[in-house]
Amino acid sequence: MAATRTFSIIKPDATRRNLTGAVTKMLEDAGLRVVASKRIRMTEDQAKKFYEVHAERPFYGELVDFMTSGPVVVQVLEGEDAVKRNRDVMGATNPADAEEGTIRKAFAESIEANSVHGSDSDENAATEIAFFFSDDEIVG
Ligand code: RTP
Ligand code: MG
Repeated sequence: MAATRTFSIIKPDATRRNLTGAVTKMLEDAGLRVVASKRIRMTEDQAKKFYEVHAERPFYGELVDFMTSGPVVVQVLEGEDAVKRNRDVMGATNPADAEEGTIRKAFAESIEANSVHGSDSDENAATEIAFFFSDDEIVG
């Protein structure tokens, strides 16, 4: 199977605890390659737009506050079946349900402060990558 790409965010709870390297190592150990990466402080407008699909959910406001509360590291990951491979190593949204060996089991603090984001489909991956990166910032 050919390599595909997905989009990842190392969230503020993880950057705050200096876990950028530890999270990235778990992604790499899962067979994913970081082909673009930058540390940014998301603006409120960016966070609102990025999480627009959750706009009607009760946790939307808090989620936007959380995602803008500190630096994040946005990354493009490449690998075989990248979307699924990344979702598998991330683990369940709620760390209480996450399996041993996953990033959220190892590091997440709560269902909200759960250390990582990963695209949930190839289509959303393409949209999310284009939201944060220009083509010349991605080096495969
Ligand atoms: P993500 O989008 O971050 O990769 O995570 P996910 O697919 O596992 O979770 P999703 O349902 O898309 O929710 C997006 C993010 O919103 C926060 N959340 N908070 N308080 C809550 O009940 C709640 N539920 C979700 C989490 O940060 C989750 O990753
Ligand atoms: Mg999601």
